[in-house]
Amino acid sequence: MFEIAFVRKPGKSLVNGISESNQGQPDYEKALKQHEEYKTTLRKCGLKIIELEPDEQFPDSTFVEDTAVITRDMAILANPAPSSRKDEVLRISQELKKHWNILESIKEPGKLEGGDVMQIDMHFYVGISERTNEEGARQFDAIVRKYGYTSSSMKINNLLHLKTGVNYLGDKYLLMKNNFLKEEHFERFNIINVSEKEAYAANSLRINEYVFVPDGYPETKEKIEKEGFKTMVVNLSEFKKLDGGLSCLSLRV
Ligand code: CIR
Repeated sequence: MFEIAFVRKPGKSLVNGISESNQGQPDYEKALKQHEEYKTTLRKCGLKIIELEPDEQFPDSTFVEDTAVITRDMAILANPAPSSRKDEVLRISQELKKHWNILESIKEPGKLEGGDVMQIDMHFYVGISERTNEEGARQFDAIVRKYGYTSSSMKINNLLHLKTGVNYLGDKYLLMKNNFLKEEHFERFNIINVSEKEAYAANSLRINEYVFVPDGYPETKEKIEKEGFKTMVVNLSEFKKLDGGLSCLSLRV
């Protein structure tokens, strides 16, 4: 069960965030409303929200997921690849320090972003992407093993992060963009396929009793419900313009 979500309110500089998707700049006021809705939905699932102040210096800092990996046993500070995001980690560490006695960290030349890390029980899958390198994955593995976890890594292509294309819904179900990764990585799971036209919805998020699904992806929502999950819809159109999805707006524990 998740109990706490760390989020960071978007600053006005959000409109200058990194984007590869060519969908135009986000509307700041609309993004604020959507962020409110996101928090309300988390609260409905019983989570306490710890909200950090907007950080204008870092346009992408609302995507807190990329700055750390947290579990009850440990907090690992990430090392994002883009120079404009690197120091977001210092800011999040100030908050995480209040909750964890020891903060582990990924160090140069290792790179790792939380969006590339998918936890399934005591195992982490790590995507080697444009944001996370082999050295980052190696350091991550050494850290998690100290706490009784394991990890394995896999190369990903054509998507920003591992979790842009695949997410664990719990109960042995994975939601995965069609043809994203070879199923042999995930033989023991039931795979719910997300069609190319609904690819953004592969970043749906299981929170306690519900699966959060982004608004506007009815086919994926229906497939998830057909397997017996209850869903809640969240509109994230403004964050999508910056390649951000449901998982990246929070760190959950
Ligand atoms: C970036 O390119 O870093 C941000 N504009 C979006 C980050 C999305 N993060 C995530 O999916 N975990």
